[in-house]
Amino acid sequence: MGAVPVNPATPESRTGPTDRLASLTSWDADWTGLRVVVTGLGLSGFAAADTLAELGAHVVVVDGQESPEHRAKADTLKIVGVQDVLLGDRHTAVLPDVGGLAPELVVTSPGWRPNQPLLAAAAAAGVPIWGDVELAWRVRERAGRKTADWLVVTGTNGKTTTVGMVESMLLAAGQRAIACGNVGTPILDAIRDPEGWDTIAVELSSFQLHWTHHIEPAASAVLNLAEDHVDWHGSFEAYCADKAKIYEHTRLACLFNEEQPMTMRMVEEADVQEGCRAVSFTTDTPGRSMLGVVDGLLVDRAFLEDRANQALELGQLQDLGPIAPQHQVANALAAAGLVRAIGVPPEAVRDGLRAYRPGDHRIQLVAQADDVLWINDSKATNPHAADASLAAFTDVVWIAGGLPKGVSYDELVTRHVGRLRAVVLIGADPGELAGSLRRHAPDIPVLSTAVRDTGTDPSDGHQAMAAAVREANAVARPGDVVLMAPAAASMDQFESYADRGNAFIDAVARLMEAKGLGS
Ligand code: UMA
Repeated sequence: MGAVPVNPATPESRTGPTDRLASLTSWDADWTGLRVVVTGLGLSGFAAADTLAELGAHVVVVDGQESPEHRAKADTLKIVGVQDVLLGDRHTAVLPDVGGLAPELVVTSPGWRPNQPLLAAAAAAGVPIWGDVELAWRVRERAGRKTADWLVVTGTNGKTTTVGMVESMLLAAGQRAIACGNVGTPILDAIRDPEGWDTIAVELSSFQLHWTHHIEPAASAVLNLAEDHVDWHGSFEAYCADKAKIYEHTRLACLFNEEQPMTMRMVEEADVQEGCRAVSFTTDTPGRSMLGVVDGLLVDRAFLEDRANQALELGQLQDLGPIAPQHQVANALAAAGLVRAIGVPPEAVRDGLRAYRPGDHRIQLVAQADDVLWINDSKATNPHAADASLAAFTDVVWIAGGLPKGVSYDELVTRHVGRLRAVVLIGADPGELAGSLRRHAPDIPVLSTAVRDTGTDPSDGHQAMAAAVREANAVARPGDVVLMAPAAASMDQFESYADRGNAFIDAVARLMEAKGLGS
C-alpha cells in the first residue's frame, strides 16, 4: 500500500489518522515501509522503535541525550533494522525526514511535552502523533495469539499499587496476567509476549493518556485527582482532561471515586460503549452499584444479581496488611471493581489482596527502634500522595522537599500542621515548601540539610539524605514516626524516586548500626 500524503492544514489531521494509518489496526496489517519518527530512547521509545522495526516500518529515532547507554541502545536498534538513531540536542528541534521523505507518523515517549519543538513541528505539519499506548492498542490483535482484555487505571496517586493488586487478583483467578505501562514494563513489551495474556492491568499516566487517541478497555478507573504535573500539561484543567480520556469507549464498567465527584462527572461525560456501567468505590458504606466497607469487610454491591438488597463479601481490611491507610482501602476496592467487571470471583479478590506485596518506597517500614518507626514513602512525589501518608500517622517528623513541579504546599501544610513534630527539609531548593511552613506552621521546628547547617553538598542527594536522617534522629521521640514523604519529585538530587528511597534506607541502616541495633 502506498503512502498517503498528509494534509498540513486541517486540525483533524493533527489527531486523526490518515487513511493508511486508519487501516493499521492489528499486528497483521501492512505496516511495511511506514515512515515513522520515534521520539525518546528511554524505556517506551526503545520498545516502540523495536516493535515498529519488527513490523517492517522505516524508523528514525531521536533523543536529546548522547550518553554511552543511549549509544549502546542505538547500536542494538540498528541491528534489528531501525534506519537511523539521531542522538544529541541538535536533533530535537526539527522533524527529521525518514529515508529522504517526510514522516507519516510520530510515536512519542510519554515524557515529551506537546510544546517540545520537534513535536510542535510535527503537529504544525499535520503529522499524527501517537504514544506507545496507542501503538500497543493498534497491534494487540495478532493471528494465532490470545487478545488480552485491558483493565486500565489512572489517577494522581495509587496507580502502581492498584495495577499490582489487579494483577495479583487475576493471577489468583488462574489467569495469565501482567501489570504494565507506567508501572515500568512498557506496554509494547507486554503486548509482544509470545504466549499472549488473558488480561493486562495497564497503569496509564496523564502523559500517556495525552498521546492516546483510541483504546477500548474492558474496564477503566480514575482513582483520585489532585494537582500534579501542572508544568507539563499547562493547567490543572488540561491535566484532568487528559486523565478523563481513560473512560472513553470502555466496554463493561467505568469505576469512579465516590469521594471525588469530579471523577463521576468524567464518567458522565465519557462516550462509552452500549451497556457499559458506571460503578463507584467508597471507603464508607456502599450504596447500590458501589463497592465499599461494612464492619471491616470489603464488599461489592455492584457485580451481583440482587444488588438492591445484598452485598457480596470480598475480603477483610486485615487482608491489606499491617499498615492499611484509607487510600489503600480505596485502591483495593478500585482494583476489586475492575476485576469483578470481567467476572473474577470474590475468593480470587481476597486471595489476590493477601498475596499482594506493595512495591518498595510506598509507605515502606524501614526500621523500628526506640519506639520510633522509620517509614520510606519516596513514591510520594506530589502533595496529594504525601497527604495520604501523613494522614496515616499522628506524631510525625517529616522529611520533605525536592523538585516541586509547580504545585502549592499551602493546603498540605495547613491540613497536617497538627500532626507535625518537626520538619527536615531536603531538596536542592526547598524554598516553596519552606515558605508554606513559615506561613502555616510557624511554631513547628524546621531543620535544614543545606550546606550552611550541615556542611552537605546540596547536589549530592545521598549526603543530604544522610544529614536529614541524622537531624530527624536528633528530634524524634518515642511514639513518633519519621516519615520520608517528600511531596516533590526527586530529580534535583537523585536519579529517581527509587534512588531517593534507597538513600533513605541506607542512611537509616547506618544510623541503626551506629546505635548498635541493626535494621
Ligand atoms: N527526552 C528527550 N527530550 C525530551 C524529553 C525526553 O530527548 O524533551 C529523552 C530522554 O533523554 C530519555 C527519554 O526521552 O532518553 C525518556 O523518555 P520518557 O521520559 O518518556 O521516559 P521512558 O524511559 O520512556 O519511561 C516512560 C515513563 N516515564 C515518563 O513518563 C516520564 C515511565 O514512567 C514508564 O515506566 C515507562 O515509560 C514505561 O511505560 C515513570 C514516570 O516517572 C515511572 N512516570 C511519571 C509518573 O509516574 O509521575 C508520569
